[in-house]
Amino acid sequence: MPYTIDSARNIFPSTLSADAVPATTARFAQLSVEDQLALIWFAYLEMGTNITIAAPGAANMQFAENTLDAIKKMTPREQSQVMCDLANRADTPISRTYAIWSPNLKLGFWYRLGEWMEQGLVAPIPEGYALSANANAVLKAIRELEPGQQITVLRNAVVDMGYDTSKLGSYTSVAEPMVLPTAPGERSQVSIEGIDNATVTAYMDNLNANDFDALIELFTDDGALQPPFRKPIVGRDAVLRFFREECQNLKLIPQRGIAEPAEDGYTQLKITGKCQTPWFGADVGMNIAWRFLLNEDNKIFFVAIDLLASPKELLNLIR
Ligand code: ECH
Ligand code: GLY
Ligand code: GLY
Repeated sequence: MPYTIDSARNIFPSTLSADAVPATTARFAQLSVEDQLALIWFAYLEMGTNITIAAPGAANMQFAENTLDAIKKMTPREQSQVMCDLANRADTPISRTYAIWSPNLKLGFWYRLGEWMEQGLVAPIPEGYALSANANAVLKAIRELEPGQQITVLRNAVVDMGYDTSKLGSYTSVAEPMVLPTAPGERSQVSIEGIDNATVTAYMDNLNANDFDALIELFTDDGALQPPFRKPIVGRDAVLRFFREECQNLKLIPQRGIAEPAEDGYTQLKITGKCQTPWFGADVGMNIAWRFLLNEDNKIFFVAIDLLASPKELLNLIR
């Protein structure tokens, strides 16, 4: 029987992903919005003592400036209300604007609000705010995660805020401008222990070079990509849009892998290694697995990216 996206998702089933991330995200979502905002504030401050976050570039923030300016001009009470509305996913103009922003635009927006809160330009989390017992337990759970898992929980919280896009009808998302692909002579080339596959190395090298037009050529027309903790994104158009909107300036550092024949002349490969986001650079190396299913023409029919449960999983290359 030929592969479907659903059956492809089960290749290398012994791969252990970081279940603590969706579990913690679900517990977080149960908290009151006041607790949610205060908890993120505390978690963000604590994390900042160990890792440094890069300021978003001005050009990247241009589509959020009007909203940020409007918030800056509000009374402290109104400012707190906007933040609660976002966390509540309320139906307000700002919540609707926010909802269609790319993840990096949402993160940059909160980065700026966080700076302004520290500087006293925007209503802070009340000093001495007492978290509920549940919120304290979630904060403790976050503290016990690896840094790569901590920033994923924070990112999820930010991405999930704003009005529910499924209630919006058709819309066009708003993302930061595209960077140019790295010039041919300046590109890095990965080498992966145990792997000698032109498609996989080209995948890594093109993604690292922000060359999304070349990258998408590696996929079949009906190919799919499954980001960590998400459903597969199916079809070249949708995958290309995802690359452009969510994958600029990532650094993939694959380390080792295995390749083996699968059914119908397909090949399955599992690669493990690290991935860095432009927000934290080398300060946070996320432990990642890539599970590829290539067709007989060596095109990508499916690739899943998993955030691994622990560094030990980097060595799990069995089927
Ligand atoms: C304050 C208090 C009030 C409420 C809020 C606040 C601000 C919070 C802020 C948080 C900032 C958080 C950030 C998190 C960034 C996380 C980034 C991550 C990136 C992971 C990327 C991966 C990529 C994997 C992939 C690979 C592929 O091969 C294909 C593509 C792809 C404090 C004011 C809210 C400011 C900046 C986790 C894993 C490898 C799938 C993308
Ligand atoms: N500072 C990271 C970014 O704007 O993507
Ligand atoms: N998923 C890309 C990033 O947040 O950096």
